[in-house]
Amino acid sequence: MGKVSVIIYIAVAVVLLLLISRSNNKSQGGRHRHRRLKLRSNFTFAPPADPHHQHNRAAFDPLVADIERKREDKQWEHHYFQTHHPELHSDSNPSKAAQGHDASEPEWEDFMDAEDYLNNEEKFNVTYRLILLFPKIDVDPVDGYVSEGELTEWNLQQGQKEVLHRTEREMEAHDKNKDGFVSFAEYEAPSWVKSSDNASFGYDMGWWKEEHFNASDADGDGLLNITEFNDFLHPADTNNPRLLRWLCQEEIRERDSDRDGKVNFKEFFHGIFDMVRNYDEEGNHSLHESDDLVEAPAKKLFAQLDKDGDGYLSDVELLPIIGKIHPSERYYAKQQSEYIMQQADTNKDGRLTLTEMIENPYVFYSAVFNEDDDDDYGYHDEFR
Ligand SMILES: *[C@@H]1O[C@H](CO)[C@@H](O)[C@H](O)[C@H]1NC(C)=O
Ligand SMILES: *[C@@H]1O[C@H](CO)[C@@H](O)[C@H](O)[C@H]1NC(C)=O
Ligand SMILES: *[C@@H]1O[C@H](CO)[C@@H](O)[C@H](O)[C@H]1NC(C)=O
Ligand SMILES: *[C@@H]1O[C@H](CO)[C@@H](O)[C@H](O)[C@H]1NC(C)=O
Ligand SMILES: *[C@@H]1O[C@H](CO)[C@@H](O)[C@H](O)[C@H]1NC(C)=O
Ligand SMILES: *[C@@H]1O[C@H](CO)[C@@H](O)[C@H](O)[C@H]1NC(C)=O
Ligand SMILES: [Ca+2]
Ligand SMILES: [Ca+2]
Repeated sequence: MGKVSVIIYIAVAVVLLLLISRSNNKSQGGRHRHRRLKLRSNFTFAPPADPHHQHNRAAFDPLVADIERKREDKQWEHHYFQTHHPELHSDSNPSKAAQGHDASEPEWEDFMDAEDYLNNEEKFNVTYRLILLFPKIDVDPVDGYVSEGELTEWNLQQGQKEVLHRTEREMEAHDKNKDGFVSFAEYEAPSWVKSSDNASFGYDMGWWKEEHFNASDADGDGLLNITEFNDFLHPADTNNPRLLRWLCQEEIRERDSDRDGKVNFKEFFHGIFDMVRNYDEEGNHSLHESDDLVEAPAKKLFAQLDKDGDGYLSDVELLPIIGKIHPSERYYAKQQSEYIMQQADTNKDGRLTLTEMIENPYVFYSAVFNEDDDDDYGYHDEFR
């Protein structure tokens, strides 16, 4: 039931995206290949395809991230007041989230204004932005080149800022008495948790429950501060061992199809192993290998993990691979920088010069390709 609605949701989203890009396409004439910079985020309260493996990549350019954030905040507030305070008119609530920005920075009336701004070369000069950002990325060491490692650190910073911002917003909704902490009694589980209770077998069962809360409360004071609440929402990125252990327990609950409380080889092979393998062998999608070929390495890994040799994996035995089952922000940051290198490192020396970046600006900024030729048109969104 849950899975079906997820599939429908994805299908509807894809169709909408296609329609939006197509209508843009028609309105843009011209013989030449034309690209339009695009804002990516469109905030939605619909349950994500997979709430725990969901990932919203941050924009490369903090200025773009800021525009996207403001837009999301507006949509979020609108929805929040509609759901929680229907007695108020949502449009009478000015954005509380906007704080301390440059006076020179434009205020966005709406989303189209923001996109028009990005596509106005005189206002938003991509070359100039890259010149400005380059020295902020080229830091370790400062040598006039951006390495994959430097790029990963940069992406990670942007990603973490994004995640923390979302957590702050969630905190505002859940911290009813506004003391800056979330207590177990005070928070309300989001609707996707309630509706998935018992309906989708095993899945999501422990999220937003007391065990999850307790594991996130690192100092055990019964309250989650912003750091602890951020870990609560993003346990794969925590270094709180209790929360990581909880995440392993949750993984077992999810994979344990015969419900004996443990993960046997079959359950491991038909769920966990694929994720670990995809993590390790990025871009090596030999999906049609025969089962025998895959089973041997799976058996080997299982045996390595099964420390007490009882033929089952316990939560503690899953710990070494939990970071591969639930990829961290760093993983996505690295994936994104590998992609950028592959696209923008023109002379293939494994590092980017400012010139290489300026010559490939659309690798850094999401763009839609608008072309005359409908057949050749493509929706291009590197950061997903
Ligand atoms: C964003 O989503 C809303 C509905 O949630 C839709 O009305 C709007 O057209 C979308 N905007 C873009 C640019 O995708
Ligand atoms: C964009 O910035 C670069 C570098 O500062 C400059 O050379 C170029 O003329 C600018 N382009 C526009 C359209 O302003
Ligand atoms: C869900 O399952 C638990 C036990 O697994 C049970 O106590 C509870 O009543 C069930 N809830 C619903 C809505 O079926
Ligand atoms: C969570 O911790 C509180 C005390 O801080 C305790 O009373 C409660 O039983 C714990 N709940 C679970 C499910 O461990
Ligand atoms: C939140 O509490 C943890 C201890 O559980 C502490 O390490 C952290 O610094 C606190 N965060 C903030 C923002 O005060
Ligand atoms: C892809 O997988 C095959 C066998 O599984 C392995 O021999 C090969 O080295 C892998 N290639 C990469 C690029 O990881
Ligand atoms: Ca460098
Ligand atoms: Ca605490």
